[in-house]
Amino acid sequence: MILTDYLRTKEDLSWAYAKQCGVKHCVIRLPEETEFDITSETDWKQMYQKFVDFGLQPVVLEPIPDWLHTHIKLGDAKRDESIAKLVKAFPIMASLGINTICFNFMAHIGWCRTSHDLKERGDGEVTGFCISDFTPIEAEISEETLWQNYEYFLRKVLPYAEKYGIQLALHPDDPPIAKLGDVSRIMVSYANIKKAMELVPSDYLGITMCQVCYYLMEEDLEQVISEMKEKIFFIHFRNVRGNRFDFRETFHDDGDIPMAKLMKLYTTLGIDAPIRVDHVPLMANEEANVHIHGYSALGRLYAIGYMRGLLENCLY
Ligand SMILES: [Mn+2]
Repeated sequence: MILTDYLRTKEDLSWAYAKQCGVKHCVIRLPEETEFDITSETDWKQMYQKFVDFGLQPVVLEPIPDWLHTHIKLGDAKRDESIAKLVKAFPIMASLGINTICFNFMAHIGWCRTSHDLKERGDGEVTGFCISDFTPIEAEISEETLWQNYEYFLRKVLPYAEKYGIQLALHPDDPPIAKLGDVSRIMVSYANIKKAMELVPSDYLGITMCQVCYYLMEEDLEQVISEMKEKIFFIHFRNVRGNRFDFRETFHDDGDIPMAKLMKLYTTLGIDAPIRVDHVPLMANEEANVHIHGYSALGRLYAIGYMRGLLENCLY
């Protein structure tokens, strides 16, 4: 298993924290369009070198930047040029050893919460979702269109992924609810994820095992992990309490998901993918940043330490 942390490309404290926690690899989140040209070898190399000089090796790109991916998901007039830009990055990424892309196929609405300050253990603040608090947005897309756009994307992109050895790791919808207002969502069940894998089969198409999403789908996590072991390219190590219509995030050691058991399962099955902790509680005296709920520093230190402990335990 490759322990990673999720970092922005502009150096901040989280880089140092990750390194101090013994993390050697990272998942990168690219800046917006104006700051970073995804087709530019120079931009990639500069970004890459900053991480490497710091002592962190980038291995995963997450997500496909919205300014490209939105057009691909919606299948609008800019879809083809967006796909062309994306695949232009593949040989550059491959040359740098960034061989995995975590992507999702949620259109209009990304990961969605209705609360950001629910009190968890010791008053740590977490995000949550309750369908009765959800306010629909003025947008619409059908299941059928989403499947068509998804298939179109795969047919265009997979030949390049195969050529350059880039693994595409599909992230399920969060929350996995089939319809939010008039916005349909398709990656909401294991059956649909399997369909998504089989539509255009490829060794370079797999999944991000985002534990919480599969749990909220009411799937048997151990069964999914065992059956999909060849397809698990990336893992989001996260916990939660509740169901898809009403849930809250928790400290990593304190939700419904048996984290130690799953870690043992991954390693027993020989899964050797990058893994990162996901959303963490905001802890006492920490300032909330409305732009990055779930990504505060202190909770992260705790979560990374917890994950390292579980990983180490799997060695014995
Ligand atoms: Mn996730």
